[in-house]
Amino acid sequence: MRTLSEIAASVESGDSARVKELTRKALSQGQLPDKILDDGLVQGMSAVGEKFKNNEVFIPEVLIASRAMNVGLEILRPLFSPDRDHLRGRIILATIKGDLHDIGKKIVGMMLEGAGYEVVDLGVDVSRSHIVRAVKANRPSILGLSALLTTTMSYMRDVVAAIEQAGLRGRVRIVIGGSPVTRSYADEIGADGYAPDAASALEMVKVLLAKK
Ligand code: B12
Repeated sequence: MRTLSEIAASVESGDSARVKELTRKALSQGQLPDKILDDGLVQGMSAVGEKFKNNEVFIPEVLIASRAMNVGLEILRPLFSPDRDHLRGRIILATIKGDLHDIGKKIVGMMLEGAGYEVVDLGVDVSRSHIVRAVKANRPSILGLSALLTTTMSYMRDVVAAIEQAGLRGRVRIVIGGSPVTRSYADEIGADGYAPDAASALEMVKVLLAKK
């Protein structure tokens, strides 16, 4: 579909106005929101990621592209939102301390919201004490932690330990994700689950909540 490849190209070039216009156009053409997300917005961000890896683009371009991606995400967000009277459970999401990446976590949040869960997103660079306070205050069924940097992902272990020390471990299941994270790392730090992408995150949440 031409509009979707145009969305990807506009994310890649960081043209927020065009992303806004094309995302609306794709919706008016009857494209499904998850298709616009996967084949348009995410496709564009993946291309930027590849170029960043190969030193073909640098931080400013990546930032501009991620802003453009966010403009598209905000248009799609209401379409993933459930009827608030039929919420299936509460989930806290946070990008751990030291890490400012949040695009993937926002997508996970949107997928979960779309499936009927209430999502409380604590943002980026979130400390373990903030997470512990939020778990006490919100009493979520699931805590989802995101990390994109190998240099700071070990903080996930500290968060799991802090939840344990606060006596909250029996109340909340912990799921982790982000590109450097693996299933074996989840096992190693005592998390309950790991998912490589938003669709698998939703499946993981369903499985964990069914175990209760
Ligand atoms: C966008 C981006 C940025 C943006 C972030 C903007 C934002 N608001 O998020 C900016 C410019 C700020 C940035 C900065 C930096 N970045 Co950067 N960045 C990226 C980039 C290009 C794309 C990430 C992304 O959004 N991917 C698209 C989304 C959809 O995918 P995703 O994040 O993986 O999320 C999916 C899954 O992982 C999973 N998931 C994610 N979170 C969660 C959570 C849960 C609970 C679950 C279950 C699943 C899950 O589901 C998501 C949806 O499918 C990646 C390259 C890449 N290919 O990943 C580098 C990358 C992550 N960055 C990198 C680096 C090095 C940096 C900097 C250190 C650069 C620098 N020299 O300053 C800084 C660090 C800043 C900081 N303290 O965090 C490296 C990390 C290397 C490493 N392994 O440690 C990467 C891999 C690039 C590279 N190849 O070198 N970056």
